[in-house]
Amino acid sequence: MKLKKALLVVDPQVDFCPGGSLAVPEGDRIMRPLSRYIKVFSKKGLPIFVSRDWHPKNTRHFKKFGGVWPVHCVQDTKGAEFHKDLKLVKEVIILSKGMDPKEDSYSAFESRDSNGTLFENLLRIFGVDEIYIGGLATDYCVRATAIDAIKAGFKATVLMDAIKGVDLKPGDSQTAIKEMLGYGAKKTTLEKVS
Ligand code: VGL
Ligand code: ZN
Repeated sequence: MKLKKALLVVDPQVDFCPGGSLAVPEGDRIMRPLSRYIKVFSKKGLPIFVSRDWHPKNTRHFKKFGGVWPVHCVQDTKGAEFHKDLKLVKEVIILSKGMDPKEDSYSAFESRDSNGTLFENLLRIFGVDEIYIGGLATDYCVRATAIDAIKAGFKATVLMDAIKGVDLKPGDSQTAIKEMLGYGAKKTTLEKVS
């Protein structure tokens, strides 16, 4: 069987964009390029996954229960919705993560589709060998996902024009990019894929 590429858009959610409770600077600015990647993959008939941070109200992930983050992306709230500038297509597979109140679950490899199937199993079912990864945030979920992808034996390509980071410490995103490349991830931009 010929193996193929898949697109993964990581956590393009209201709370991670300006105005949201865990706003990534300029997070909203990548919704347009992400939408274009979605169109390109859709035209090629390749699988498209969109993950969402999908927390319960009470989770150790949040500062008030011992974690580091303000309350964000609580299930079924406005902040957990996908940003309005992201243009989804009907075949998109939505993945949810962060439901376990004891886990941070930054990586999309901890996410499941609506049937409860793990992302990695979906990739194997679709015959995917290379994942194109963009979204939010560079220094958390994008980083963790790209590294887990490589550890699980997939090729990972980072969408350099469609990622933004939190940068709790200045430079965190740059460090994350170096780490992903160090693991063997590749970089790409829109003009190279369309
Ligand atoms: C994320 C911080 C907390 C992310 C999720 O999606 O990168 N970052 N929860
Ligand atoms: Zn979170």
